[in-house]
Amino acid sequence: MRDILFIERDPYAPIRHCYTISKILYQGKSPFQEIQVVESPEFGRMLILDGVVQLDEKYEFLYHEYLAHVPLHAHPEPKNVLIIGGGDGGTLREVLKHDVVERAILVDIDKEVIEVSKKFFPTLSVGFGDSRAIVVNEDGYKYIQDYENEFDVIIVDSTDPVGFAHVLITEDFFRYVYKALKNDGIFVAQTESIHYHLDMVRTTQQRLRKVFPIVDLYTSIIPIYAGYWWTFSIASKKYPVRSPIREVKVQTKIYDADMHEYAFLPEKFYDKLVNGDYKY
Ligand code: AG3
Repeated sequence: MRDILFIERDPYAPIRHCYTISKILYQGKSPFQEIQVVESPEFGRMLILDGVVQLDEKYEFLYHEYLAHVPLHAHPEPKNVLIIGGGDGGTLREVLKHDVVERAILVDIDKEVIEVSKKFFPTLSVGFGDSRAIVVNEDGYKYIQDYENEFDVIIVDSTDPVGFAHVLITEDFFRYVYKALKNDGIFVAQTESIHYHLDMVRTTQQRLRKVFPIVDLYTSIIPIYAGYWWTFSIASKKYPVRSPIREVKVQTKIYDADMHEYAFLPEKFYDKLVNGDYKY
């Protein structure tokens, strides 16, 4: 069998990844984006949106476990969780591992991503069948504006903040998030890599600091995302976030109480990064 080479079109990174794939399982175009599913001998199935790899079956846990479990363990009782984006279901799956979660609303603008995930990524889309899950196909930026004092945790699991996702890192959006959270709520968003996207990480952190009293950054190394040293920006109205405040009972591959703490950068370097003193 001949290999097919897939070259990722990541408009947001200074290098190109080239994958050896064995099969193209799906190609389609939704009203919002181009959707592809390919099979790689090394990474398993991969979901590609507008030419950018969103996840692979082998390493997706390095992203979804961190995105969901850090904010959820920093909150004493996250009953009501909102996920913006995340149509593949990976974040929803992790959120629903918490028995304390009573309701998880997933708002993804593109219902075709959800359909594709249900068909090709059964290990990610498991949560869609859970009675606590509610799916809304709307623009998350607009959806959130209708809520006040509603959610315990809000998670943004978006594509790169270019195109329709770019509004999800604006100060306006963060103000809507603040309003939609309860008075002890926590917000988290995936915010790209430290080295290839430093300006964006810095700007996002600075904007969050204008809105929330507690803002921090934690990271995970993700082998398939260009830049690799991936960041998650977290903001909290009340609780400190650097350590879990509930016992970790969820079954995971990498996340636990020690990895929660290890994910945060030492304060001194974190400040240097956000203040713009980290130069290279
Ligand atoms: N969402 C974030 C993917 C970022 C990928 N960016 C990149 N490779 N340049 C992933 C969605 C998984 N639920």
